[in-house]
Amino acid sequence: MNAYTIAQEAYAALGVDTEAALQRLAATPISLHCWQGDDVGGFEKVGGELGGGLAVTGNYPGKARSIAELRSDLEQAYALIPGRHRLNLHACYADFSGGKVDRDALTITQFQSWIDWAKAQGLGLDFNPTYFAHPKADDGLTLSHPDAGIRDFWIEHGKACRRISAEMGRQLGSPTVTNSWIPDGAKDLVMDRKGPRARLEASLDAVFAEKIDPQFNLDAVESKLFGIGSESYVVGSHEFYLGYAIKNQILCCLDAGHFHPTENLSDKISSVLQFVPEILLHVSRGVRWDSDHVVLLDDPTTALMQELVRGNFLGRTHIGLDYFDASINRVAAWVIGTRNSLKGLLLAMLEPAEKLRAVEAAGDFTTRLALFEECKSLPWGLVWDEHCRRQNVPVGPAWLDTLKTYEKQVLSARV
Ligand code: RNT
Ligand code: ZN
Repeated sequence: MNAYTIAQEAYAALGVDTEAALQRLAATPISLHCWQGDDVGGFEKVGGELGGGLAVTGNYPGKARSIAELRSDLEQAYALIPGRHRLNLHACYADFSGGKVDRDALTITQFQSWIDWAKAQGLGLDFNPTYFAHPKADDGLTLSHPDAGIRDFWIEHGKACRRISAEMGRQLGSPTVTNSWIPDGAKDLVMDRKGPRARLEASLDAVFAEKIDPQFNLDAVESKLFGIGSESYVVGSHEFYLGYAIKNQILCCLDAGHFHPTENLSDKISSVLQFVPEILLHVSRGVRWDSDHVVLLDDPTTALMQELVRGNFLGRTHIGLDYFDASINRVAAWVIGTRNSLKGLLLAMLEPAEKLRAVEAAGDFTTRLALFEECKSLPWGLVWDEHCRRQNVPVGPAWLDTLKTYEKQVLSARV
């Protein structure tokens, strides 16, 4: 009997069909964030500052310095991750080989090479306007800026990005999720908390005014608790965007690092999805603050994936990653975080859900707790290995050998 068959039988004894779980897992895409590959640098070369209160630490050698290098690194990462996935691009990763334009004038021209590459790789694309790392964002305000000229510039950027997204979605046959995150906020106490929020709502209304077919583009808005330089006030808070998303029936983006440290996304999903059609996740790991560490297979991530599966929410959830670590091999960071997210999903898909529901309904909380705990030591790792085998990617830590070779042959040549 092979290892997978042993696992299959152990799960079958609890009424769990591992084959169904593997099919479901293979059909669940994760959107890899392009910005892990080059420390949120992008290829515009407008100046040195990342800004926006974002911070990447570490100086591991070999970061991607061009679009070609980033694509090569991504191809290596996807080759080590089981399943078909997506790429989440930021507008600052525009391809300017045909000439440079400012952010308010971006069109599909600067992204056609990304679409062509994505098509060849069998990837879907997601997109983000870049409201930071730009001279017009230097004072930390964009869509809520008191100066109408600056607001208009960013509104035009937002509109341009939605049109680009729609074209990506059309060409690739799968809707692009366009996520708007802005850095707007204040370091110290403000007198007026209301004004910037009123301006942000009006700016968003202008950005989203053009109706776009949801089969091509889906809009999401992302809140934040605080950032570097916006410690005392964030215009786009959770309550603000939750309200905006509900009012306009667009997607609410939940980033795992954007809440108080003892809050978890897992408890937010069923509340938010009660009132918005779909959600976007930025699966991340905050350590003491919104530090964007590589995703682990930890309790918060497992609980998040369980909630998506238990609530049957996968069809209304777009799973994306959001972290940036420059202290380890950046390609490995993609592989580790994505594999962990998928492992969390698999664990959730292997739960004896029917049994758990039945005992809960019967008020047998002893059995519920006992089963939750026993599930942790069921042979799920063998089912994961089988998934990797079927998807033709390395089983267990074997992917690391491929990655070390890539580091030696490709990354270390970048000086
Ligand atoms: C910032 C947000 C946002 C960014 C990316 C680069 O706090 O999490 O999602 O990380 O847009
Ligand atoms: Zn995020």
